[in-house]
Amino acid sequence: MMPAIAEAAFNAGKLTIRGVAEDGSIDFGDDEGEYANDGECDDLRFIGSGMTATELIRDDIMHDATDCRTAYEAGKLKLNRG
Ligand SMILES: [Ca+2]
Repeated sequence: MMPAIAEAAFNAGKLTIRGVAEDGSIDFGDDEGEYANDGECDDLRFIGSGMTATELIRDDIMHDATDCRTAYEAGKLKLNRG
C-alpha cells in the first residue's frame, strides 16, 4: 500500500512510477539485472503471476526487460500502483 498522501499525489498526476509514461506506456528497460532471462519478472514495479517468488530488490527495476515484457504481454503482470 502506498501512503495516502503519496496515493493522492499519484492520482493527481504528480507522482509517476519510474519508467512509466503519463499515457501508461511502459519502459521495460534492459536485461542488465542479475536475474534477467530466467523466465520470471524480477522488476518490483509489477505484480501478478508472472512475478518471481524470490525477494525483489530495487536494483532490478528496469533491468529485467525481456522477462517482464513477455509476462506483461501474456497478461500475467500488471503495474503495481500501490
Ligand atoms: Ca527475471
